[in-house]
Amino acid sequence: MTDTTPAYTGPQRVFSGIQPTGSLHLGNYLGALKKFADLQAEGHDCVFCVVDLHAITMPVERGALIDQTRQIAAAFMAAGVDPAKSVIFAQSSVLAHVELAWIFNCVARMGWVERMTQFKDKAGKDAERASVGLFTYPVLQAADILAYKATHVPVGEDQKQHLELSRDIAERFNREYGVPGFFPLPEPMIKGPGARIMSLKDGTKKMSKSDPSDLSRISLVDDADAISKKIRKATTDTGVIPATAEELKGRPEVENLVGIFAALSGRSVESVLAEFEGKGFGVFKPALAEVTVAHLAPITARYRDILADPAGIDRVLADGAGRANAIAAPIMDEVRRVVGFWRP
Ligand code: AQP
Repeated sequence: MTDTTPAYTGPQRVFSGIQPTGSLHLGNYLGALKKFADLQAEGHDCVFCVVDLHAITMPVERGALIDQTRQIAAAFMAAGVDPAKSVIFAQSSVLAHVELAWIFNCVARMGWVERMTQFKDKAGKDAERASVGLFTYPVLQAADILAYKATHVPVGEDQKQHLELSRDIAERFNREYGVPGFFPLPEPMIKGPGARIMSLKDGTKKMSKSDPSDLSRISLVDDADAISKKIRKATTDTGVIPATAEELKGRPEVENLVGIFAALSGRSVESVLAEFEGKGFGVFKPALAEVTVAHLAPITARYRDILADPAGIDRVLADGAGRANAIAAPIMDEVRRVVGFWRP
């Protein structure tokens, strides 16, 4: 059946967020940060958020949040996000997120949220002891996006299911409250190299901040020696680099390393394979280390410089909070009217 519901016709806006939960890695960079900078360079209206409300869904070391929030804001800027062009702010400084999340908690259905695989992964076997916040995390994520009526959301592949839930919530809100086209159905921007960077130790697991093995990830603060060592120690097999992408199937670790090479050098997987076809990892790994260090070194240097000025980061976050509030406030006024709350 053709959907005849009027579509959202408002302005286009990009929104994404990163949790302040530990040092960022190459997966966060290629899956998110690099895309943020690219979208800003293409001239999009961008809002980038340090999602500290999401961070407290899991235990956080007491007193650590402020510095970790500054670190993520610094990483946005080091990766090329310019606070004069894009909004950079901390989620907890804009109350619209929690207010809209509550309204969306009443729009989303239990069955929808119960299907989310990230909750199952993060809660582990003892789901009864997980926080309620961890369970409703994807509902807050929908509120993050829709408080700004964002139309496009650059994220890694792991967030695909949450983005689908955001679309379901927007669609149901528009329908239940009789306001077709009120919220956009946000489009995930997942495609492209780097959407799913895997652990250097196990090609079937995503590279993750919370992996206990530091050798599993390249951190954005790793120096050239650490990067080379981690790539040298990355798990591979006894084969050589194949000629075609098809032959990478079933070799997840090799596919991952070739994908990282392609993403960082701005080349296609096919062109990387053509260069290294038939070569062993004794040749490929040093070349990958060189490409990785060359790409990350200027970002790491900028990151350290920005972190050395916490007051400067605080100014960016304060300015961003004001600009984010200015976008969200009129949208929330409309939401309150649509829901039918008493208003002065
Ligand atoms: N391995 C990855 N490959 C591509 N993109 C990735 N992202 C995360 N891991 C990869 C993307 O990075 C953005 C920020 O993620 P986040 O910090 O908000 O949450 P996360 O996805 O939970 O990140 P981690 O590193 O996996 O943290 P832990 O270990 O705490 O769960 C998102 O756009 C995500 O898609």
